[in-house]
Amino acid sequence: MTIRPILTVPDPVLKQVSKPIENVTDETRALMDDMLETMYAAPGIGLAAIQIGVPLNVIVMDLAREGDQPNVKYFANPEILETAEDLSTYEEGCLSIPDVFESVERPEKVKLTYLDYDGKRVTEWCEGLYSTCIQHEMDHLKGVVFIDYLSRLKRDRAVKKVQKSNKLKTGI
Ligand code: K1U
Ligand code: ZN
Repeated sequence: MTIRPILTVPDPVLKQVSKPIENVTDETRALMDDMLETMYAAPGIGLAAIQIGVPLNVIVMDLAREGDQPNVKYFANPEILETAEDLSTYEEGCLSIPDVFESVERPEKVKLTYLDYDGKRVTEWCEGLYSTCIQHEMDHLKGVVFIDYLSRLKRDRAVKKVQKSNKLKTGI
Protein backbone atom coordinates (compact mmCIF):
# COMPACT_ATOMS: atom_id res chain seq x y z
CA MET A 1 0.00 0.00 0.00
CA THR A 2 1.20 3.49 -0.86
CA ILE A 3 0.34 6.92 0.45
CA ARG A 4 -0.29 9.06 -2.64
CA PRO A 5 -0.19 12.87 -2.89
CA ILE A 6 -3.63 14.53 -2.58
CA LEU A 7 -4.41 17.17 -5.23
CA THR A 8 -5.55 20.55 -3.97
CA VAL A 9 -7.62 23.33 -5.54
CA PRO A 10 -7.31 24.91 -8.08
CA ASP A 11 -5.78 21.80 -9.74
CA PRO A 12 -7.82 21.31 -12.97
CA VAL A 13 -7.74 17.50 -12.50
CA LEU A 14 -10.23 17.97 -9.63
CA LYS A 15 -12.72 19.31 -12.21
CA GLN A 16 -12.62 16.11 -14.29
CA VAL A 17 -15.67 13.86 -14.44
CA SER A 18 -14.69 10.35 -13.32
CA LYS A 19 -15.66 7.20 -15.22
CA PRO A 20 -17.40 4.03 -13.99
CA ILE A 21 -15.25 0.93 -13.55
CA GLU A 22 -16.21 -2.24 -15.46
CA ASN A 23 -15.69 -4.70 -12.60
CA VAL A 24 -14.15 -4.66 -9.14
CA THR A 25 -10.80 -6.34 -9.85
CA ASP A 26 -7.56 -6.81 -7.89
CA GLU A 27 -6.40 -3.57 -9.55
CA THR A 28 -9.47 -1.75 -8.16
CA ARG A 29 -8.80 -3.22 -4.71
CA ALA A 30 -5.14 -2.09 -4.90
CA LEU A 31 -6.40 1.43 -5.70
CA MET A 32 -8.88 1.25 -2.79
CA ASP A 33 -6.07 0.09 -0.44
CA ASP A 34 -3.83 3.02 -1.47
CA MET A 35 -6.75 5.44 -1.10
CA LEU A 36 -7.53 4.19 2.41
CA GLU A 37 -3.91 4.53 3.50
CA THR A 38 -3.76 8.01 1.96
CA MET A 39 -7.02 9.01 3.71
CA TYR A 40 -5.85 7.76 7.12
CA ALA A 41 -2.48 9.53 6.72
CA ALA A 42 -4.11 12.89 5.86
CA PRO A 43 -6.15 12.34 8.15
CA GLY A 44 -9.66 12.33 6.73
CA ILE A 45 -12.94 10.44 6.84
CA GLY A 46 -13.44 10.00 3.09
CA LEU A 47 -11.55 10.16 -0.21
CA ALA A 48 -12.52 10.01 -3.89
CA ALA A 49 -10.08 8.52 -6.42
CA ILE A 50 -9.87 11.79 -8.39
CA GLN A 51 -8.30 13.43 -5.32
CA ILE A 52 -5.20 11.30 -6.00
CA GLY A 53 -5.50 11.94 -9.76
CA VAL A 54 -7.36 8.74 -10.76
CA PRO A 55 -10.57 9.58 -12.70
CA LEU A 56 -12.57 6.47 -11.68
CA ASN A 57 -15.82 6.19 -9.70
CA VAL A 58 -14.20 4.85 -6.55
CA ILE A 59 -14.54 6.17 -2.97
CA VAL A 60 -13.30 5.05 0.45
CA MET A 61 -14.66 6.13 3.83
CA ASP A 62 -14.24 5.47 7.55
CA LEU A 63 -16.55 7.41 9.85
CA ALA A 64 -15.41 5.67 13.07
CA ARG A 65 -14.58 8.06 15.90
CA GLU A 66 -11.05 8.14 17.31
CA GLY A 67 -10.54 5.16 19.61
CA ASP A 68 -13.44 3.16 18.08
CA GLN A 69 -13.01 0.11 15.84
CA PRO A 70 -12.41 1.06 12.18
CA ASN A 71 -15.57 1.07 10.04
CA VAL A 72 -14.15 1.02 6.53
CA LYS A 73 -16.44 1.33 3.54
CA TYR A 74 -15.44 0.96 -0.11
CA PHE A 75 -17.64 2.17 -2.96
CA ALA A 76 -17.34 1.48 -6.68
CA ASN A 77 -19.81 3.05 -9.13
CA PRO A 78 -22.03 4.61 -6.42
CA GLU A 79 -25.41 5.93 -7.56
CA ILE A 80 -28.10 7.80 -5.66
CA LEU A 81 -31.50 6.21 -6.31
CA GLU A 82 -33.70 8.42 -4.09
CA THR A 83 -33.28 11.65 -2.18
CA ALA A 84 -35.23 12.77 0.90
CA GLU A 85 -36.96 16.15 0.70
CA ASP A 86 -35.64 17.30 4.09
CA LEU A 87 -32.29 19.06 4.11
CA SER A 88 -29.53 19.14 6.71
CA THR A 89 -26.55 21.41 7.16
CA TYR A 90 -23.03 20.29 8.08
CA GLU A 91 -19.77 22.19 8.37
CA GLU A 92 -17.78 20.36 5.71
CA GLY A 93 -14.05 20.08 5.15
CA CYS A 94 -12.09 18.61 2.25
CA LEU A 95 -8.59 17.17 1.99
CA SER A 96 -8.27 18.99 -1.36
CA ILE A 97 -9.08 22.32 0.39
CA PRO A 98 -7.11 22.00 3.64
CA ASP A 99 -8.07 24.14 6.65
CA VAL A 100 -11.27 25.47 5.08
CA PHE A 101 -14.58 24.55 6.76
CA GLU A 102 -17.94 25.91 5.63
CA SER A 103 -21.60 24.99 6.11
CA VAL A 104 -23.22 23.15 3.22
CA GLU A 105 -26.90 22.17 2.92
CA ARG A 106 -27.67 18.79 1.37
CA PRO A 107 -30.54 16.25 1.38
CA GLU A 108 -30.73 14.69 4.84
CA LYS A 109 -31.08 11.11 3.55
CA VAL A 110 -30.18 9.38 0.29
CA LYS A 111 -30.78 5.86 -1.01
CA LEU A 112 -27.48 4.61 -2.36
CA THR A 113 -26.43 1.65 -4.49
CA TYR A 114 -22.80 0.65 -5.07
CA LEU A 115 -20.37 -2.24 -5.45
CA ASP A 116 -18.30 -3.05 -2.36
CA TYR A 117 -14.67 -4.28 -2.02
CA ASP A 118 -15.74 -7.78 -3.17
CA GLY A 119 -17.82 -6.46 -6.09
CA LYS A 120 -21.06 -7.26 -4.28
CA ARG A 121 -23.99 -4.89 -4.85
CA VAL A 122 -25.16 -3.02 -1.75
CA THR A 123 -28.28 -0.82 -1.64
CA GLU A 124 -29.07 1.15 1.50
CA TRP A 125 -30.40 4.40 2.93
CA CYS A 126 -27.72 6.72 4.31
CA GLU A 127 -28.31 9.39 6.93
CA GLY A 128 -26.35 11.70 9.22
CA LEU A 129 -22.63 12.09 8.52
CA TYR A 130 -22.73 9.03 6.22
CA SER A 131 -25.23 10.80 3.97
CA THR A 132 -23.27 14.08 4.02
CA CYS A 133 -19.94 12.38 3.35
CA ILE A 134 -21.13 10.15 0.49
CA GLN A 135 -22.78 13.15 -1.23
CA HIS A 136 -19.55 15.16 -0.78
CA GLU A 137 -17.44 12.31 -2.22
CA MET A 138 -19.86 11.69 -5.10
CA ASP A 139 -19.60 15.40 -5.96
CA HIS A 140 -15.84 14.83 -6.42
CA LEU A 141 -16.68 12.16 -9.03
CA LYS A 142 -18.58 14.87 -10.97
CA GLY A 143 -15.74 17.40 -10.65
CA VAL A 144 -17.53 19.37 -7.94
CA VAL A 145 -15.96 20.50 -4.65
CA PHE A 146 -17.92 21.82 -1.69
CA ILE A 147 -16.71 25.41 -2.13
CA ASP A 148 -18.61 25.41 -5.46
CA TYR A 149 -21.77 25.81 -3.32
CA LEU A 150 -20.45 28.98 -1.66
CA SER A 151 -20.51 32.60 -2.80
CA ARG A 152 -17.82 33.61 -5.29
CA LEU A 153 -16.14 35.71 -2.58
CA LYS A 154 -15.87 32.78 -0.14
CA ARG A 155 -14.77 30.38 -2.89
CA ASP A 156 -12.01 32.71 -4.15
CA ARG A 157 -10.87 33.32 -0.57
CA ALA A 158 -10.66 29.55 0.06
CA VAL A 159 -8.63 28.92 -3.11
CA LYS A 160 -6.22 31.79 -2.28
CA LYS A 161 -5.77 30.38 1.25
CA VAL A 162 -4.79 26.96 -0.15
CA GLN A 163 -2.45 28.49 -2.75
CA LYS A 164 -0.74 30.62 -0.09
CA SER A 165 -0.30 27.63 2.21
CA ASN A 166 1.10 25.46 -0.63
CA LYS A 167 3.52 28.24 -1.55
CA LEU A 168 4.78 28.47 2.02
CA LYS A 169 5.21 24.65 2.17
CA THR A 170 6.93 24.17 -1.20
CA GLY A 171 8.50 27.56 -1.81
CA ILE A 172 7.04 27.45 -5.38
O1 K1U B 1 -11.61 15.46 1.01
C1 K1U B 1 -12.52 14.71 1.29
O2 K1U B 1 -13.38 14.46 0.48
C2 K1U B 1 -12.57 14.11 2.67
C3 K1U B 1 -13.35 14.93 3.68
C4 K1U B 1 -14.69 14.28 3.88
C5 K1U B 1 -15.79 15.11 4.47
C6 K1U B 1 -15.64 15.73 5.69
C7 K1U B 1 -16.69 16.46 6.23
C8 K1U B 1 -17.90 16.54 5.55
C9 K1U B 1 -18.02 15.93 4.33
C10 K1U B 1 -16.99 15.20 3.79
C11 K1U B 1 -12.55 14.95 4.98
O3 K1U B 1 -12.24 13.94 5.51
S1 K1U B 1 -12.10 16.49 5.64
C12 K1U B 1 -11.29 16.06 7.17
C13 K1U B 1 -12.23 15.67 8.25
O4 K1U B 1 -13.42 15.90 8.14
C14 K1U B 1 -11.73 14.99 9.47
C15 K1U B 1 -10.40 14.75 9.66
C16 K1U B 1 -9.97 14.11 10.81
C17 K1U B 1 -10.86 13.72 11.77
C18 K1U B 1 -12.20 13.96 11.60
C19 K1U B 1 -12.65 14.60 10.45
ZN1 ZN C 1 -13.53 16.52 -0.52
